[in-house]
Amino acid sequence: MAVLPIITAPDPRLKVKCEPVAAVEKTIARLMDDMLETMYLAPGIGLAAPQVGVTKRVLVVDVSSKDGPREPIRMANPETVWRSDALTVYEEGCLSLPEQYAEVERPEKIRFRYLDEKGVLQEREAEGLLATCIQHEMDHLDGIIFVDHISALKRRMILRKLAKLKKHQALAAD
Ligand code: GNR
Ligand code: NI
Repeated sequence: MAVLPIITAPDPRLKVKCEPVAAVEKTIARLMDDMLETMYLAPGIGLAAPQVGVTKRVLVVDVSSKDGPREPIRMANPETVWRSDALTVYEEGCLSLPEQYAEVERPEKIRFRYLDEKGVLQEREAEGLLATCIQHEMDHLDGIIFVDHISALKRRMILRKLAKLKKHQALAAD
């Protein structure tokens, strides 16, 4: 397993529509494991392949509590097959927009399909934080980040704060 560098905004690689995986081969299963290791270290509750520079439709999530056992989910070619009319709001963050947060409204429940790490088609339902996280990750596969769901004013504020943070970090590292 390996920890991969995470790309931060603004970066054109975060705006790409990712390609479906032809088959879940060993290289894809290994990518999923590397993404999980990267996500746990960060720490985060989800990670999409474009965040580590791979423009493929692959994502991982784990919203289990810190004390309990890990509950990783590895997905290739995920698709939403149903969304609830009911919406919910979460304060979202993103490893590609470090230290930035905003409330985002999304469907409260979803039904989704994906190929697991063995290439087996799975269909599941999710709600609450898991549903929000999966939708956030699926967005990444279409080049969408959470600030694309908020007002232009809030988006500009967050991107400006992030640019400032990155500048200070670059100076401190010098
Ligand atoms: O770690 C993460 N936390 C989070 C919190 C609320 C909604 C979505 C997320 S996903 C984020 C990790 C990440 O950037 N995944 O792409
Ligand atoms: Ni993210």
